Amino acid sequence: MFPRDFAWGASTSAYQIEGGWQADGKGPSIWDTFCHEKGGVFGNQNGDVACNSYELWEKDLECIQQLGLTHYRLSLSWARLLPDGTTRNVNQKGVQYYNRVIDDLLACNVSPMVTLYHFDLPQAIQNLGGWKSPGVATLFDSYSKFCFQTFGDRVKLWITINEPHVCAKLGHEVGIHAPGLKEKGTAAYLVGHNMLRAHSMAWHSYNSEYRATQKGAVSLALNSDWFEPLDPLRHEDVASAERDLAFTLGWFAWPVFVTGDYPELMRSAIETQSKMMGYSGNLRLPRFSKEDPPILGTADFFALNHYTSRKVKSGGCCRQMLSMKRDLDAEEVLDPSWPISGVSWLAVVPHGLRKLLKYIKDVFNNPTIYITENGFAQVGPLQIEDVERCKFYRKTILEVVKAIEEDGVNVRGYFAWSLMDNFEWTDGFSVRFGLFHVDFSGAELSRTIYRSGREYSKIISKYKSAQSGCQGFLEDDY
Ligand code: PNW
Repeated sequence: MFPRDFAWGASTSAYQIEGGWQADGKGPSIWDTFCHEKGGVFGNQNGDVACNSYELWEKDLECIQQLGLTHYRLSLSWARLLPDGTTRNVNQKGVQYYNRVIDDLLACNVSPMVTLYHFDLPQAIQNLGGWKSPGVATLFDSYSKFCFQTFGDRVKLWITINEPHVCAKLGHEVGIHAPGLKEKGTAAYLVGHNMLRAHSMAWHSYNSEYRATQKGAVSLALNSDWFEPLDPLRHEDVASAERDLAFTLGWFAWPVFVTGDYPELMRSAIETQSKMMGYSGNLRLPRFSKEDPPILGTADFFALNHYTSRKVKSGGCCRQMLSMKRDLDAEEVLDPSWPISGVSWLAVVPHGLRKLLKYIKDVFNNPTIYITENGFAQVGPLQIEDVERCKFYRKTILEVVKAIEEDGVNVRGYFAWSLMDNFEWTDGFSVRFGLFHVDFSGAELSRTIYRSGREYSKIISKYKSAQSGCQGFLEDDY
């Protein structure tokens, strides 16, 4: 059974839905730049208009109400609030927009969960070196304080940074996300480090200046697949799967939840490769400085974004000089029995989520967990009757029930990705994650509920009536 006050949500992010990229004084972000420099995104698409939530917020609110969500996770566009990234210039129109969104949600009895940073750094800060530059942490801290000050009377659930792993790796190592850097084996570790420093400074600011009056909770959203050894009897495969978990989830969770430092497994793997390659530059994986506020304990809950699973075997490394792939020295493969959703990376493995939740309970000191993203993609011809996605949600939510009931994991909320179809980064609009379809070919950008949206709302309403004592929950369905 789900605990009382379980959060039933859906998530979105600013760049993926808002549009209005230049509206009312918004400054450009690195995703504006990345998309406008042609070549990086499917069909040269961009988020200039996207779902136009900047103008069509009321339509989104209708969708939220139709689903019966108790929570809605959105992100703020830093460059909409602070066009040059600093608190020297505040864009009041941006403040008004988010005030309205937050007030409308509360008026409808929906709690906002607000992400401060979801991939869209102000271009002005990128011009100063972006996440590679240590000074970004202080700028992020000022931006965070501005947001706590402005919205924290009403927002009680905060995520500082969404998926530092994806920002670091796809943005600075692989180069398929903004800012498109391909500085293999070095930049991603530095970026991850500055993201952790930024997160920690913001958490400490909240803790010392806002917590007593605002009484909210702050964390960062970490993405991880579930990794397990291809052959559980092969020592090398077992070690490779452990390394993969350390390089993905451990990279950020170990410092915040366990030791205040990176996993030893990760540090030693990187140092071994540095030696083998004769690398004589700086320490690639930085050390936490005593001058920064401590990183350990800077999360009030565990926010998990989870989509899929991988089997892992040893080796598979490239000839490249330095790279994260070489440091990791593990090869990820798909189990042929796992169905693939619309995108090639998303194998459907509902039980992987249960295993990952148990792993988080055991390794990261039994935290309160919010699943802040989980979802299923559709590509190709539009299917409003998306039966496969319905099955995905039902099976996955059942695994969450098992994690709670049988494994004693403290899961406090589940957020589907996404409320509606939106700009799916490198894949543009070709990949649809929504519970609502958005017609991007029509000027009205009309929203239509998918069958999976109806399914999800049914699950939520059953939960609500079970809470009020009317009937059992889920038994008849599962
Ligand atoms: C997450 N990958 O990002 C993000 O938080 C969302 O903005 C995004 O829309 C969602 O997952 C679905 O992709 C990811 O390439 C982006 O493996 C890329 C990957 C994974 C997650």
